[in-house]
Amino acid sequence: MQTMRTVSDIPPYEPQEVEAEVQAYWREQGSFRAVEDAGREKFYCLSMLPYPSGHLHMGHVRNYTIGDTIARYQRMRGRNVLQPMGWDAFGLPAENAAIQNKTPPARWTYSNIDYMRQQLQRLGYAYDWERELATCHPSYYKWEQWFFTRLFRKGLVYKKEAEVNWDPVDKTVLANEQVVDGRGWRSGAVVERRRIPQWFIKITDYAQELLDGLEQLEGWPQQVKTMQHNWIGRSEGLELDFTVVAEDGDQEDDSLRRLSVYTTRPDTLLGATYIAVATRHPLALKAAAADKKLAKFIDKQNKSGISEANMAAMEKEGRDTGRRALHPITGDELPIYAANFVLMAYGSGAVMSVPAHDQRDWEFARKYKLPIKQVIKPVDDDSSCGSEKTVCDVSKAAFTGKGILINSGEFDGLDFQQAFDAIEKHLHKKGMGRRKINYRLRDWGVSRQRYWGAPVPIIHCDKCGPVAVPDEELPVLLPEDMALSRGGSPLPETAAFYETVCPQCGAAAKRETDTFDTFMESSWYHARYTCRDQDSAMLDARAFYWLPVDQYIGGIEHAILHLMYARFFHKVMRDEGLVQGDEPFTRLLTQGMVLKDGGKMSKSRGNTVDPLSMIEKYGADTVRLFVMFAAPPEQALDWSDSGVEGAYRFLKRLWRAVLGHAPCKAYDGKGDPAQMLNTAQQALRRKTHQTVSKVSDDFARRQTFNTAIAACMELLNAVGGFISTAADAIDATTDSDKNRALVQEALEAVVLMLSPIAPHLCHVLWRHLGHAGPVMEAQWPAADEAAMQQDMQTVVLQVNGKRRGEAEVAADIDKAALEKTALSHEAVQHHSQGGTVVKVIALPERKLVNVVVKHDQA
Ligand code: ANZ
Ligand code: ZN
Repeated sequence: MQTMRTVSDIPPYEPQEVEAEVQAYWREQGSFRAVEDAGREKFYCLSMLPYPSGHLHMGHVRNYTIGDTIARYQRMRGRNVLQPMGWDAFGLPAENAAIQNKTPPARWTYSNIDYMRQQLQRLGYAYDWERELATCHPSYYKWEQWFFTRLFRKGLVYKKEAEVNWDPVDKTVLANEQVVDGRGWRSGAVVERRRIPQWFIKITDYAQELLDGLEQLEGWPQQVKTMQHNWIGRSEGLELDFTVVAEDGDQEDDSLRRLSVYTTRPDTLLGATYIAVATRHPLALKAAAADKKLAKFIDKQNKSGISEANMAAMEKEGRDTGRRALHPITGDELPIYAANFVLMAYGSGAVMSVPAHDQRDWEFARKYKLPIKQVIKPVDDDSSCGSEKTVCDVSKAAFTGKGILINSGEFDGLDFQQAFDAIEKHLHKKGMGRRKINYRLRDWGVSRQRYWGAPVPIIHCDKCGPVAVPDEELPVLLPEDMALSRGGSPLPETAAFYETVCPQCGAAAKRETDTFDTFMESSWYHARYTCRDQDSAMLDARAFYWLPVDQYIGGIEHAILHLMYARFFHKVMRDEGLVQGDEPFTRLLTQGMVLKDGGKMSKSRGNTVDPLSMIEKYGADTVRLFVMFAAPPEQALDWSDSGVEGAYRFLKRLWRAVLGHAPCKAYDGKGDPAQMLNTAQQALRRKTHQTVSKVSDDFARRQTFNTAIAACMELLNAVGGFISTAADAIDATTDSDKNRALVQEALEAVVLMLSPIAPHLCHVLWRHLGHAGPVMEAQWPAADEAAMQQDMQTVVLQVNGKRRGEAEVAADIDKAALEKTALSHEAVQHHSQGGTVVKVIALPERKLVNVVVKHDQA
């Protein structure tokens, strides 16, 4: 038999050489090209596409290594795998860079793409580069524009006024990121809120479906589903009407006489003591026309750029409008306040305020000395109500729980649901109340007053109104050779762009100069990858084969908007017959952050680690192994230089172990029943197959690649142990061939299972192990159940020397485990009751345990 190689014969591990050679092989073979094949089960593995900022950061490396690992694993499971990559290439940074460097955004973007592509390729990701796409390319956004015109014709698109940040010095609209502490990023001027007409897509038409669909998504993290659920924010309530008291000489139309409020707590109706309307509510605006002080207050509120998110924290303020409304049941007159906490865009922009049972209303009532009337008491404890218990002392705080109605006349004694129904019925008869479902979700504002985006394909004609650009005139090309100087878009000043004729009547008309929100592009790129060379349609039948994405991987920061918009787009594309199925992403993995010294890695903190310098030092495989080993994918990963060193050392060890092994055919147990193996051989084989079983589960179900790697490391240790203890046997006894075959089997398993993570190294090692085909084409190993079986033995359990039972344990059980087995055994516990265990004598070799128990003198 061929002897083992001595260490000095083994060439050193040179990752740069190995990786260059293997990548050349993949390139020449076209190894990652995905071809549709109806006869094979497909697997579409997708990582969120990067913004081409110009440099790859560790967050990218982590994200893409997770994706690549899964893609390569699925390929070894026999799936026809598609793994594409592209660029989310429109957006603000290109505009900022353009101003700074005086290069057009297009040039800056495309050169960044070239540079980042090289970086990704250096990491050895198994992407089908033939499907690469850049969302800023006309061949991509043409179809987005085309699709938008479909939605426009379907009535899913509309224009309405919405607020923007206006820089009064630069005279331009600013993106939220360009507003720093309320001032324009370049001019330093205080930013104003302005209302301008903008395009919206009716995502709210799909609110219920987007909510219901979450239930299908078993492969999504619960956390993400919860966030989407809350974002959609479905609530069931009543819309009920108050009548506004007419003023002398008031000749207004009926629509202003009826004031509708939306409430989810109609049971508290009798506790309403005032009404609050949004500062943009028609009633507030009308009252302000005759009240200078009120007008001033309203104007100030409407100009301040408070976002909805900040509203909760902000100081609640309001002013009496002077108008009064009649309570629909009691007929009492309630004051109407204009208040800054009421959102115009939610419900009906007006609230019935119940200070006794809503904390916000309570605080407001306190501030403005409005009455607080309790109408609900807790269900469980009658006596607590109104007495010492603060929970229901509404002079101290609102009681917001549901309970039993009091002080509510004919409705007294009802519980929440009974009151809801009774009050609904009562008001319904009078035509003053109706059930209503509301969603927090708003329609999607897709207009941006930016330059570097896909032009909104609409033409404004004085006669015909907004008209969709006809198909044959698409794409509406964004002029690419524009120099930018100010913060804003040059398109509204570029006559060559906006001057056009109306497609309907031929009159002179003006092109829309807004561009799309970049979330538009990222909402459907997953579908376009399936057929990105298709130039006569948005999508073709290849989309039916590849979609849905089987595994999507990306950052948790996209849990709400991107994933919501992509799900919405998928449903709309489905309704247009472009894709099948209701959901775009079957399984979702949200990767955790990459930290350094416990803090987020970021340029501003100056604690970034450059992936490229790490690759130059250790090779891509080490970097890949480290990011997969340092933490489970969903958790934060703390960068550690010693961790990278450790990963490098392990790969060197693996290299030496495999190159030091003389390859042969792997042991497969065929024609050699397990009984023929000695204990050490059985133990190694058991370890191999237990590892295969564990790692397979870690890869497929748990997606905990860190524990998978740890298990492979252990197996490699076991191989080392086996070789050193059985070294004599390998060379000298008749068992040597078998030993070598067992080592081969174990090493093959390690190389196969690590190949998705460290693909270059494993490619070379697999070849050394004697295989002609590349490791990425090899099959994922299967665990042999029989080999995993432990040899069992029966041990006798004694208490104070008396036989009390027996137990089945592993043949190679150690003392500690045997002690534990004995102490947890029912019979032993029974017979030691009332006493104290003073000693356990475990004798595995004699198949015996004796538990010594001292009984107290009774
Ligand atoms: C009376 C009431 C009494 C309310 C009570 C709550 C508790 P969700 O569940 O989010 O739909 N509301 C309605 N329209 C509003 C608007 N435009 N701006 C701010 N608040 C508004 O919340 C519905 C509740 O939010 C409604 O129920 C209303 O206050 C308030 F003890 O009405 B409630
Ligand atoms: Zn026209």
